Amino acid sequence: MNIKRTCRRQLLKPFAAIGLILPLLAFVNGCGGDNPTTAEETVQISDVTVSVEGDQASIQWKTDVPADSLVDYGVTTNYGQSATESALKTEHAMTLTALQLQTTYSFQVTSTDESGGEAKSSNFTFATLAAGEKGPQPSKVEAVAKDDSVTITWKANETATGEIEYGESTAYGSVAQSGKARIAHSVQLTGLKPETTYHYRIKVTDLDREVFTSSDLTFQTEAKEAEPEERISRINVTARQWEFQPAEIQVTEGDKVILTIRSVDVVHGFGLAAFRIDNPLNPGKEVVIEFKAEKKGRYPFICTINCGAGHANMNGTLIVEGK
Ligand SMILES: [Cu+2]
Repeated sequence: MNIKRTCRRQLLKPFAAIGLILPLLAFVNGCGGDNPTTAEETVQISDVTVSVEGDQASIQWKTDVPADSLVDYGVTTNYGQSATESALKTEHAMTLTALQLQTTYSFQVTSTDESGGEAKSSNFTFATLAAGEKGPQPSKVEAVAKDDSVTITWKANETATGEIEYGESTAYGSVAQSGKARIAHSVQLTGLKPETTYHYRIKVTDLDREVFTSSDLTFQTEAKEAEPEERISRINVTARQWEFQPAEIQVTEGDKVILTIRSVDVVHGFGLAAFRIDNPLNPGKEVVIEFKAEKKGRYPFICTINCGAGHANMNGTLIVEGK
């Protein structure tokens, strides 16, 4: 697989679900782990997972060709700490040790193959919890984002209600409920902006009203789907002494316009200056003219070949309407 291809944002690839393993005291979140962002194109990173326990985090990922292992991590996306292993492999596992408790870490994985081709993952986060912290802790937190929505799932370790606070910063600002008390939760957040990083945290309340609030987590929405295919407006026009029919041609901004023009009597010309079009119209012959209606407006067209007494009044208007 070619990395340049997978990085192209207009590719309508659904956000790849990232398997997140959280055996104990941890939250993990991935942002676009299947979208490496490197210029080289020989290595492909996939299936980035994290499991956190106490002050250690085990980070695993795969590469499509044997490559080395590097994890840059830290409490900000400037990272500052790293763990490396030079052995070339396709299944990578690195353990980060001596982490601070109750802290959110950011990390990125990098793999370089023997020819020097390098792939980097997106940024991911995970959080460690306080020592001995207990509560109805969610696990298996997964965020699967599209361009305007995300589905966040998690499991509570006991029957609990849940809510998600979310927003574009850690001030959150929006709340979504997961419904009645249960173990497996799934919440869909809609009306999101494309290509935007959102922050969220999960609040879980068990039947004893014990409340547990997760650390800040993030997800990133996908790029918006590509524009639909261009519309085509096909219009037949008749030229005769001394008119065009129709004299008003209506199309929509962005349309590809295909005019088929036929003169039914003498030689005329079809001139649409704004589009640099000027074609003679010989009697009985169809002339096909194609152009793109780039900009809305009213554009006059005229007969450009003297065809007799009424020639000067032989004209019309192309109306390009806004979308
Ligand atoms: Cu004319």
